[in-house]
Amino acid sequence: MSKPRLIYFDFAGSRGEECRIALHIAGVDFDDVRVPTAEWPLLKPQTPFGSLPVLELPGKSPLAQSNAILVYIGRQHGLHPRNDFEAAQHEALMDYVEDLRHTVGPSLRISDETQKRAAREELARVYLPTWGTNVENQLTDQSFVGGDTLHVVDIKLYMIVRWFASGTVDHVPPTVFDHCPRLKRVFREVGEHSGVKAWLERTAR
Ligand SMILES: N[C@@H](CCC(=O)N[C@@H](CS)C(=O)NCC(=O)O)C(=O)O
Repeated sequence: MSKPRLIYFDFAGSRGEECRIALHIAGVDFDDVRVPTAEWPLLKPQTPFGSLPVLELPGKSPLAQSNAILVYIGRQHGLHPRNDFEAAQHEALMDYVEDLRHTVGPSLRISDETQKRAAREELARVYLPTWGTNVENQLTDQSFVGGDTLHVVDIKLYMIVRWFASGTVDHVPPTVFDHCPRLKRVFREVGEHSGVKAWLERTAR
């Protein structure tokens, strides 16, 4: 292996896409390895924790867990605070995004339509608005979490807001975070960032 490999599924969302965006913004020349779903059962036991994304770096063992990958990229390339306390604050928000994914995840696997609707409507009624408010209370009126500079935490927040704003989570209104103007500003600013736009244009199909 001569250059870093970011291994994820073949879709432009969630934990893998946020790592790809971070690598792109960092200017890292990496192999964007997209695992076909049919090949996943074979690969799964070979990954550190049975999940993707995984970042492979020349001469190092595979690194899993999206937040660990993002923080590593961020530290190497000036996309994570150097100040330890500020870094911990960013990591807390990143972990809170993972809390959300783990809370919403089970509702994605419900096949009964009535049960799915009930679970999603309940998330949209209580958990998601509260999640948004809690994040909102951690943000300022500046463009990004850390002021006027984009960090990996901003990419993580962007990806989660984009998922809901896309309207693809049935029974959850795309306006679910509309009561969070600071969070929505971060979302907008990341979407307008030249590096993010360049990645999205490059990978658009
Ligand atoms: N905490 C892990 C969660 C990883 C995870 O659940 N990844 C999903 C894709 S977003 C996955 O690999 N799903 C397939 C499976 O678990 O078999 C992280 O942040 O990377």
